[in-house]
Amino acid sequence: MAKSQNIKSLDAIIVGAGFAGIYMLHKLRKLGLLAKIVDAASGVGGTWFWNRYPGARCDVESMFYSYSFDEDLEQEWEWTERYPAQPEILKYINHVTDRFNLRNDIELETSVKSTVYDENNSKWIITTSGDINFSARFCIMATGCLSAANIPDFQGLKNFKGRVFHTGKWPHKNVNFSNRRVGVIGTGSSGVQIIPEIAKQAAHLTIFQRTASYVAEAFNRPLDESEQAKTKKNYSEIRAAAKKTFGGFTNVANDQSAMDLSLEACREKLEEGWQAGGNSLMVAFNDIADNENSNMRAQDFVRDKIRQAVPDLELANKLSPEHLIGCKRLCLGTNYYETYNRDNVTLISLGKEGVEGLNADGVIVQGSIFEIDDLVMATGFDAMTGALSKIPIYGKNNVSLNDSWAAGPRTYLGLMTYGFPNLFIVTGPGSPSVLTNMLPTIEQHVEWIAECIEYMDEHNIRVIEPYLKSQDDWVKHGNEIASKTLRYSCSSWYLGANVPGKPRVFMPFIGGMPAYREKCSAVVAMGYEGFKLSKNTE
Ligand code: N01
Repeated sequence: MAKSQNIKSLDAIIVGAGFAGIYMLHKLRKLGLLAKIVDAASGVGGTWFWNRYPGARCDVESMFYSYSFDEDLEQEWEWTERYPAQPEILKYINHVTDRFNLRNDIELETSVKSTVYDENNSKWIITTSGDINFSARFCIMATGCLSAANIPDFQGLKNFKGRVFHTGKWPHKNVNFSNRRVGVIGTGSSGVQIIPEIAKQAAHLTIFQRTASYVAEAFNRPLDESEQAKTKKNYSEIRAAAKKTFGGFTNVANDQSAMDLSLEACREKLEEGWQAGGNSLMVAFNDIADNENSNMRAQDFVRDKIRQAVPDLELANKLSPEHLIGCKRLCLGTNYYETYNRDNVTLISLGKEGVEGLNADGVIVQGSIFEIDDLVMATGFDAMTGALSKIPIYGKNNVSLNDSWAAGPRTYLGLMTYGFPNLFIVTGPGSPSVLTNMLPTIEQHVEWIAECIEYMDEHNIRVIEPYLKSQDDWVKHGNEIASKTLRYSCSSWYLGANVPGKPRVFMPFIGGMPAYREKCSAVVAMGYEGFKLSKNTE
């Protein structure tokens, strides 16, 4: 517990200086609240601060991976590429931080040691690694969905004598791979981006692949002024239309089943989707994600693309995924499959057993040692709950969030959880979050939370907490929808399947953005239906 002399009293504390935390601080300031952000990093940016590995880039188009809350900001910022690279995103979030003069309320290099609810005073006590601890009526967790690195417990890892990196915790200096033998474990979105970059530099690159990925060509390119001007002219209309789509993306699904066309006509449409770049392939039809037969047509189409990119049939087969497409998040790449044609690149298929371990010299797979100088783990994240579970959070009756969520996360709307009054989560489990374009999704949550706090103050309400029943009903509803989808059937991080021992629960809400937004608005319209609101006098 914090020492009382060091406690600074605030209206709200925000944990995390990523896109969610930065906008939350801005909104609360506008309400006249005393709020601060704390973040362990030495700069703002959240995931984009840490994921600075070579090739790191967002798979949502830059013009829409940006805030919409301020028209001037929207109009003045110039993006340089269709898909923004990490340095440009970091520059953007720094620009926003300065433009709205937020920096003096951000405590960097300060990690949260514990967050404890003081029931008598209805306040959260936040103990930090810094000199100051905080007490605040509201605690807002803007800790991100993909921010806690998943570092597998490889046997013998500590004996490995070379350099070890994780893509999600990349060093802040240039890492030179020239003349080095490098091993990469992991072929998800991060691996797909870093592999072609390391291959260009390293003496030799060995990739250890447990599951092959579907990788759509990004077709990244520079953005010219006229294209930007055209989008900027219609920004609000385009963004409004995107909010009506399942994932809040700008490309609207073709309203047709892949099974309605002949195979030849279907493949023509898939080719159009492929050439449009990014996730356009997935929306070439309206049922690739839902109908097994349509999905199979899209799978076959990508497997053919792999065979075209990689002439060595055995190698192409090893790179060809067998699972449903879109079940794990579709990766976006640039020359990913072609990279395997290089003489300095070797692919090792691990099979289900995975990596046996490491010794001083390298990676051991089925008894063979693959000697390397550097190991890069592109092994992903303890998604959606990892960042929260690392902070000891104690709510009512001193119950910890980890205990409450021992069988999987439970929230009402992904925004709050029973037993943890006045603690909000931005894009928490139980909200659409990672299944959508994160920027509009973050904005919707931040605005909902700010509006809720404003309502509470206007109505003399001290505390908000979801009823257990509303939370149970929401979790049940989410599970019912998820269990009928194809995505439920594969071992993805959406289900926590990538982290040994993590409960298998489909964490994001998969009912789509429009239905979710409607529900959130209806809850507000009904006077925060499903939440217990307690007055100051109670
Ligand atoms: O992580 P992942 P990621 N032994 O979990 C393998 C976002 N993102 O960092 O599939 C051997 O997808 C694992 O194998 P398997 C995006 O939402 C976005 O790549 O579990 N291998 C897999 O191949 C994305 O979905 C962008 O069998 C092990 C890989 O490591 C999310 O972040 C860029 C292993 C992990 O893939 C996560 O992506 C980057 C083990 N013990 C990230 N453990 C863009 O915007 C794990 N693996 C483009």
